[in-house]
Amino acid sequence: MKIKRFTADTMREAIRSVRDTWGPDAVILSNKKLGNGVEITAAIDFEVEEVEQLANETEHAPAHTAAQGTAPRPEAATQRQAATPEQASPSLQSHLLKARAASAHNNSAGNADELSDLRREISDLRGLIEGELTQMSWREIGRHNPHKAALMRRLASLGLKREFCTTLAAQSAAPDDAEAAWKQALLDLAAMLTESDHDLLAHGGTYAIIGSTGVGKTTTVAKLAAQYALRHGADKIGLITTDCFRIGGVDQLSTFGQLLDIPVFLATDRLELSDILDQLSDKELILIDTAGMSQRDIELSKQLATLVGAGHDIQFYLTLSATAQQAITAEIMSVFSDIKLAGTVITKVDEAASLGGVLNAVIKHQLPTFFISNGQKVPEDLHPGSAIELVKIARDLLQRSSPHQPILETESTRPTTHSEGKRLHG
Ligand SMILES: Nc1nc2c(ncn2[C@@H]2O[C@H](COP(=O)(O)OP(=O)(O)OP(=O)(O)O)[C@@H](O)[C@H]2O)c(=O)[nH]1
Ligand SMILES: [Mg+2]
Repeated sequence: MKIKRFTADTMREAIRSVRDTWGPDAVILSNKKLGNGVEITAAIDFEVEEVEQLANETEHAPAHTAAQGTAPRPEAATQRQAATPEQASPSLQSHLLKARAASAHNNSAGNADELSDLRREISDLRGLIEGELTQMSWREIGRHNPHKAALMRRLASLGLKREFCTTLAAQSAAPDDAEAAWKQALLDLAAMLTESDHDLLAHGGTYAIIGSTGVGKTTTVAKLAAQYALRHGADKIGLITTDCFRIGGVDQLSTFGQLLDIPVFLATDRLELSDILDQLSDKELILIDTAGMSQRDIELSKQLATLVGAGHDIQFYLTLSATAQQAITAEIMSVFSDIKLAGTVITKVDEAASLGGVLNAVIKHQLPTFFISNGQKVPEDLHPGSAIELVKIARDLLQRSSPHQPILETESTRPTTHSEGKRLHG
């Protein structure tokens, strides 16, 4: 084992000097403050037992470093990015030495395990700290402005992300009138949602309905086809499925196609899709149903590439289930973010406890919601989506889960959700 003393003006410089001389494998055995700087003793080429022994000595030695004034120098606080474990207290330092010694014992597989444990712990700690900070800042707002804090809590109970609650509460002109503030915040929330006046059911077009497994893509395609057929005739519609990955994937859409008297085509690759789209060029509305696969599935990207590369003007509607957990919805959004999405279809609002996850996603990605599905029935359980409808449903779900919350009865027509029947309009 080689041992050497390094002196420098600051701890940071001393550590850098050790690193420059011996590289990252060196360990620091002790440090002390000198009159005009610091001295650290470092070792390299050590045997594990030697370091363990030195670590024990460091741990049990009288606190000479403290007596010699190892209180952190002011620059240590301002150089946090350069701070290293070696700058820790002597006893912590000895633990670190032991940890290093122990880690030298382990093989690489063990190191990988430790690393992943460490990552998990760091991520847990980060969550804990973020949670604490959130609580602290909310408490702070509560102390200074209890009305605003109450509004933020109410908005948060919609499942909205904190940053959106903060923005909405900050916009509130009269937070001390709770009901007026709540009503205004809901209107402001609706204004945060992106809208589009594009009407598939009026104008047709070519649409791929994409989304993760079981969210209601095929059912949405069937509902859209049936509603369009009722308005314009079934002969104006073509249906395509790219779902060749699953047994029964084609059958499900074919059954709807037969019932509606609409031809259904299977496209297994980009060229086939392009050919079928050419064949269907006389149709007003072409709906492409896609395979249900986990958002983590590699096949998904291949399938999406097929659709994107087909050379036709295809609009992508991302189907999001309102029942999915927030984190899953966020993951789905990031997986599908490579595709230029026209908007979303939100399904299963009849089974959802809150719209928070989908609201956060569509606000963040500025996507309009073209349709809202609130049941399994074809075609009636699909309704045009709008910002105000989404907010009304979110509010109603909150009302249902917290009946003590006062209801706003200001709109001329109250929206309905599952508990009150299926119609969202009329
Ligand atoms: N409650 C409720 N069920 C729905 C809704 N939309 C679809 N479903 C049901 O959800 C289930 C899955 O629907 P599908 O249309 O097959 O979903 P998918 O996304 O095509 O599924 P995969 O192709 O397997 O990925 C079916 O039982 C549908 O009836 C809805 O809005 N509410
Ligand atoms: Mg399907």
